Amino acid sequence: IVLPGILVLSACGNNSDSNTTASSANDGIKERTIKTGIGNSEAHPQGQGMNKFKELVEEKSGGKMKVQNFFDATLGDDLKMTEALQAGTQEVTTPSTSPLVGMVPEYGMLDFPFVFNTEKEADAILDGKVGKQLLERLPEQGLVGLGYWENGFRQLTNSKHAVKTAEDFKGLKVRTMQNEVHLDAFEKLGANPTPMAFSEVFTALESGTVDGQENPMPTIVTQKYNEVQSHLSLTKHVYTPFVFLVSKKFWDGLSEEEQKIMREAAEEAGKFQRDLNRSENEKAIKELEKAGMKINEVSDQEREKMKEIIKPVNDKFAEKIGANLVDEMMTELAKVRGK
Ligand code: KDG
Repeated sequence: IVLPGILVLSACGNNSDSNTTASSANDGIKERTIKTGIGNSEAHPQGQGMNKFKELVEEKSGGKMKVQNFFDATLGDDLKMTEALQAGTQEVTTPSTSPLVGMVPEYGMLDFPFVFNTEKEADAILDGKVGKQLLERLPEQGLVGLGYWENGFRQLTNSKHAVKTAEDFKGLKVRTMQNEVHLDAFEKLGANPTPMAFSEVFTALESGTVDGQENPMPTIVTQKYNEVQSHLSLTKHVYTPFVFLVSKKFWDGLSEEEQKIMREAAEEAGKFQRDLNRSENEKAIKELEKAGMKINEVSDQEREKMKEIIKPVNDKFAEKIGANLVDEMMTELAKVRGK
C-alpha cells in the first residue's frame, strides 16, 4: 500500500529537492543497467571512452551497476538519443553539443567558427565557469551533464577540389550538423550547406547527394570517409565538444553513492578519451595520406580571411544567445592566451 506513494514521489522528483523520503530510502548501490549510445564506432576514441566508462562504473560499483554500450547510432542519432534520455528510455549519451541548440540555445556559442585555437583553450572554457554555466542549463531540459569529452577541431573533406582559400568553398555542397550557426557560416563562405544526421553522412557522400562533410580526424578515419572523398583540407574551422549526458529521470532515482560513481567514471573516462583523441589526430593524417587522400594545409592568413567573412554570423548569434555569456567566454579566452 505504501509502495505506490513512494513511486509517485520519485516520479515527481524532477525538482531539485533531493532530500525526499524517496531518495533516502534509496541509499547504497542497487543492481542497475545503464544503456548508453553514441553515433561513432567502437574504434573511435569516443567509443573507447565509453568502454572505459563501463569498466570504471562496473568496477566502482562492485559489478552491481552494469553498462551496456551501443555504437554506430544503433539507438539513433544524437538528437533522437537525447530525446530518449528526456523520456527516460535511455540512460546515457555523449552527443556533440551542436545539435542540442534547439534545447539549450547557449550551446550555439561553442559553434562559432575560429573561436578556439588550441585544445588547451577549449579545455579552459569547457572545464571552467562558462562550461559549468552551460551544464546548468541542462536539468530544465530533463538532462544532467557530467562534463565535456572531446570531438575536436573539424576539418573539411570533399570529392571536388582542395580547399585552400575562402574562395574554394564556393558552390561546394557540404553536410553540416543540424545547427544554425554552422549553416549560416557555410552559407557566408558561399558553400551550399545541407544539415543531416550523422548516420546518413557516408551514404550521402557516396551517392553524391553532398560533395563534402566536416568532422575531426578520428571520425574521418573511423568512418572511412576517405573511401568516398578525395580531398582533405585542414581548415580547423571550429572546435566542437561532446557533452556527457545522463537522463534526469534516471539520475534522480540514484542514491548519492551511485551518482558519485557515475560522476567519477564520466570524468576519469573523459580524461582518457581526450588524451586518446589527441594522439589519434596525428596518426590519422598519416593514415589517410597513405590511403591516397590528397591533404592540404590552410595558411593562418587564409584562416584569418575566412574568420573575417564569418564574423557577422558570430555577431548575430552572440546577440541572440546573450552577449554577457559570450563576453565572459572571450574574457576567459584572453586570460588563457595571456592577453
Ligand atoms: O557519436 C557522435 C556522433 O553522433 C556525432 O556527434 C558526430 O560530430 C558529429 C557529427 O558530425 O554529427
